[in-house]
Amino acid sequence: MSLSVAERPSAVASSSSASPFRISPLDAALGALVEGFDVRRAPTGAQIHALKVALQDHHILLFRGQQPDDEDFLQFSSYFGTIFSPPRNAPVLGSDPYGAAPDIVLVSNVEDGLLGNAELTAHADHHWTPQPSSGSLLHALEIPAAGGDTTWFNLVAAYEALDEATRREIDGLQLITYNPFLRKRHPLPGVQGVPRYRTPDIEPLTPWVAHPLVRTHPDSGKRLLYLGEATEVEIVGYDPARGAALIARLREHLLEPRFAYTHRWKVGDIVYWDNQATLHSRTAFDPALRRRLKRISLAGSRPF
Ligand SMILES: O=C(O)CCC(=O)C(=O)O
Ligand SMILES: [Fe+2]
Repeated sequence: MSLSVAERPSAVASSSSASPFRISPLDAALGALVEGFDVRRAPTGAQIHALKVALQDHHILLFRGQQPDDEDFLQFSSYFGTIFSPPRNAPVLGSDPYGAAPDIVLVSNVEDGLLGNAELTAHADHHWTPQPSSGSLLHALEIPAAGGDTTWFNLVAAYEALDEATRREIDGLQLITYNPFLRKRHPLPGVQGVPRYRTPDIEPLTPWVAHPLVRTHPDSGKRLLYLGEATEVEIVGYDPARGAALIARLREHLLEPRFAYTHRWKVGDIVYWDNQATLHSRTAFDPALRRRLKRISLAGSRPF
């Protein structure tokens, strides 16, 4: 028997109310898919708690087919914490000249967006601030036919896969991650490009802050390698050449595909990731194509 148009259940109804709430791990080194959940609707307490537990276990959560407006997006995000606000003297993506950043950052290569169409190296958002954000959420509004994929890296798995001797060497180390937004405002005179490692003859940019190179996750208690791919760093108290060699080795390790999940975006996707357990990078895309997402970052705490 065929149904008439009027009798046929609509796709929206079946995805938002008929399909059950379900969280299933992705077939990858990290990530879980959340189904039967509409971020515009009031969730149950059990659902929000299940999402928090799943974030600890899987580090990133993927929601498909979401259509929140800005207020819905802020309301949903605030179940997981306060919206991130940088210190006035530490510029971050979207900071204005007075140091304030918007609650919702437009990550877009068109209109008033930020980050253009270039490749982005793997990083944890706001790593270079005293209290880096706990997590970020991106909502996809327009996506190019090719390129602009985002890859997340599991820093817990990367730490656990290190050999015993390396773990012993790095366990108590402190790492300064220099703020790349400061370097953009104050390029080094006479130096081509951005140095990969500060040498004794180059003054560090301030303010800077040191965090543990091996971080304990504040919720799960898991140990993880808290290091980005390309940001300028310095191991406190280490000879620069020895430090640079160690950092290069650790970076090569953590970027191995076995720790990664690459996301091919669809319009309506929301990805919520844990900045305290992952890095993310992005591939470049054709500047003639439009890519537009909105991002909310959540406040974090001092790493330990
Ligand atoms: O454009 C992307 O896929 C990621 C951009 C990014 O690093 C971010 O929004 O934090
Ligand atoms: Fe980012």
